[in-house]
Amino acid sequence: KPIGIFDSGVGGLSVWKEISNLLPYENLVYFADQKNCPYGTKTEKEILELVAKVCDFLISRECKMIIMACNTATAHAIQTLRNKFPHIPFVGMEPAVKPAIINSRTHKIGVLATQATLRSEFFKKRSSKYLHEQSQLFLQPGHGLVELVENSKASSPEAKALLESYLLPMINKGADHLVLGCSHYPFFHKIIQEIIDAHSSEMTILDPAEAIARRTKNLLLESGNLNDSPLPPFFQFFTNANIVALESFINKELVQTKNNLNSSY
Ligand code: DGN
Repeated sequence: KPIGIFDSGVGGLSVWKEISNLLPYENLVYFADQKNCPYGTKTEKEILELVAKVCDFLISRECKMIIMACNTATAHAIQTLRNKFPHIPFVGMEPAVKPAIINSRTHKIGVLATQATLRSEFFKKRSSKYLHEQSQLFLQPGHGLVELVENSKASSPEAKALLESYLLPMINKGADHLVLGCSHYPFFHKIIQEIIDAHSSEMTILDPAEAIARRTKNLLLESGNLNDSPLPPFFQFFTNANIVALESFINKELVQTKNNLNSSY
């Protein structure tokens, strides 16, 4: 049985990549809810309805586990979905505030995430748990960033200018960790690093994707559901928008790191 992975769009492919690296024999079904992207500007009720529909679809494809490769969906829907499908293990995303706080020397941390993630109770509760007196979080909504990735403009001058406007204030205030709180943002990794270097900052970028892959592996091991038969896995990709655009994104971003991509769309 496959693992189901989804996001509002292509962002969750940053998580897909880590999961397929760590769990090379697992079959993976990916769903991009691109017709409804972005989730970040929607209400809690809307997000919940959309996420429930996607999970119905993944369960209809016989997925043994569901990875919500979307911080916004996790923040607003994971608890309800866990209650609705108690037999399915869910793995969610959350901004890596804990490791940032543990490792920060300046105690100043930037969090770049969607508006919906930053205003959620889920985020507020989780992040305040790890804060201590000295720590300071700079919360920066990444307006417009998801759309740039979806439109294959993650390396454009437009992306660089927007990211600069979001990151320079926190760099100037002395943040030494940047938490990427949206699965679309790792596609900006190179530009973000360039901005950091250009301003002689030593801010460390934290992306939770690898930790999500490790968590997935542990859950599969614990439940005896890990697929270790060394047959080539199948990878399926679904979207409710433009399949050609999704296919070309995958070919550009994933195939260069995985040349045996055995996939269907
Ligand atoms: N990749 C989603 C996340 O991690 O929050 C983006 C949500 C959206 O569609 N704006």
